[in-house]
Amino acid sequence: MKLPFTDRQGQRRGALARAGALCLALLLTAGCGKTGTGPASSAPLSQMEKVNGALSPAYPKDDYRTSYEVFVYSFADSDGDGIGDLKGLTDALDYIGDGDPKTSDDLDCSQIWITPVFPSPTYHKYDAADYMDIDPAFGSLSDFDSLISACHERGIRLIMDLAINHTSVDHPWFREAAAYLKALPAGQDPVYEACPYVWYYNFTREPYEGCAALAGTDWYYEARFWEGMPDLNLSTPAVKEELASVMRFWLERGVDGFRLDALTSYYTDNIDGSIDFLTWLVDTVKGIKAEATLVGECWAAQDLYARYYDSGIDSLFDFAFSGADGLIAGVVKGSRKASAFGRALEEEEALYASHNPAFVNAPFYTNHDMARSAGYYAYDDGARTKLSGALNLLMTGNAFIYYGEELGMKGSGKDENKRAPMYWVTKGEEAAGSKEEGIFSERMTAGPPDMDQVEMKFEGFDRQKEDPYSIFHYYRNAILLRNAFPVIARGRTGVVDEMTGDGTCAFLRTAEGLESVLIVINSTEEAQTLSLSGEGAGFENLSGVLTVSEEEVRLEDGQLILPPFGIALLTRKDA
Ligand SMILES: [Ca+2]
Ligand SMILES: [Ca+2]
Ligand SMILES: [Ca+2]
Repeated sequence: MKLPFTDRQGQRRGALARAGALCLALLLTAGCGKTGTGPASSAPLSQMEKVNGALSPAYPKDDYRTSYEVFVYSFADSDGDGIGDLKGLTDALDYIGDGDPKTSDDLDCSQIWITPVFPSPTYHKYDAADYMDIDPAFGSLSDFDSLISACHERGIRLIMDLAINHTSVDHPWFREAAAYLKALPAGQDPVYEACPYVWYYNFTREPYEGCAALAGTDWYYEARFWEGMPDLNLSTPAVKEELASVMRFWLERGVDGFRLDALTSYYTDNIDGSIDFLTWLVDTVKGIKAEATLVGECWAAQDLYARYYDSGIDSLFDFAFSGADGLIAGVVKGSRKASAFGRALEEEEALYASHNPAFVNAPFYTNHDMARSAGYYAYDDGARTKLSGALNLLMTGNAFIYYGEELGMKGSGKDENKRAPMYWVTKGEEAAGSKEEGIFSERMTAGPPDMDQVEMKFEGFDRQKEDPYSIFHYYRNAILLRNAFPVIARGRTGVVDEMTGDGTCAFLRTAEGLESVLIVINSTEEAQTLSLSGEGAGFENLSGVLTVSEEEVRLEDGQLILPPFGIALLTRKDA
């Protein structure tokens, strides 16, 4: 007996008690006799576990990682004040990646991006009041040192968010400058020696678009985002010296690199100026720590952000594929053909390489500024949410996951809603789990002030962990494939025309010295049958699968049968 995934989810969301629902899920396929905690022991093996479970994943040591974005305020609380903190994150590392490829209750990510942790008046902390300390709500420098050590023990790199286009109005640099200008007699010009901090910002008596008035004076200052975030003057040598000291401070503390905020705003409407400054920044960081990695946020059209690779930066976020209107969502919704995915990969790999042959793409699907994926697909039972995650994770480079997407969390509208509490424990199940398992309701954060009540569509980690067909285990398997087949992240894409069309996309991923793989994707809700043909001929080993339900991928006599939204990874028979 087999019910569709939708029916089972519907029943599980109903009034059934947790134990009864779990037992029902088991009965549907095999009976209710087994006990245990992980899906491998408590439920019949899914095809993903049977096929992918036989692989030998290894952690990457190079730049081609799988990264996890942690919005610190909302991730994990250690002291019961409802605010996520560094100790809470450290305690939760075994969820992000425990350094053991054999365990199945964690994601096995190999890099973490933490949103800003500097002292700041806001909950998001993208406006620093001090670049060389930790906000007390998040912990201390000592907590930060512990976090770095714990990451490195697990083979995880930690990169910090560096928002240096602007500071907070509470930064002493801005306070000094403002106090000086307020005390200056009207009409008199400031003197550098008297207060160099005036030159740290873009003060002017002739305001232009993007300026705010400095109260009590005839001065204005550039503040592109809002009046509480004055833009730094990145041309001032003293500012560059300050920023170099900041980066050195954290790199010497053990940080593995930076995520750079708001590249296009370094010099608004001056692309060359922004790229020049970025070039200085890349050279400065590499001069301090050659192996440090940098990933830039250049929220712009693809041909424009590609140009920022001229700076020599390692990685740029691949915005073209992200968000509700991006290529991934388009393919999953069916508004774009499956073939567009493979074509776009081929094209962008050539485009980025033309600007920096050593580029490491930074694909991502959502982030803290975007509506979450679960809201993109009306009436989705989880299948489309899963497939979209796989498309992100099957891209080359260093793929980023925004926390909670691996659980299908919801959140849209105002920014606070996109940063809802990490869904450790299913609502109404506060007693579930244990500290030993890493699942306990005290870890849950309260979420940002002014957040609306965000109702989740799928269950929390405590429940998804137990369900081999959950979004969590699907994401975990997609990452497992990245770790087991190094060519996925490091190779180049070649579309197999004979197997690619409106609803299917097949491509080879190849790199010198690495085993090639053929990846075949069904982006539709119908099963698809394909002949292994063209350059796909000879890839007759079914080595990995990503399946959204109990329906399995089959390979029979050179015919590949993909279930709805199914993905197959094939290797050469003679390899
Ligand atoms: Ca806390
Ligand atoms: Ca693990
Ligand atoms: Ca600026």
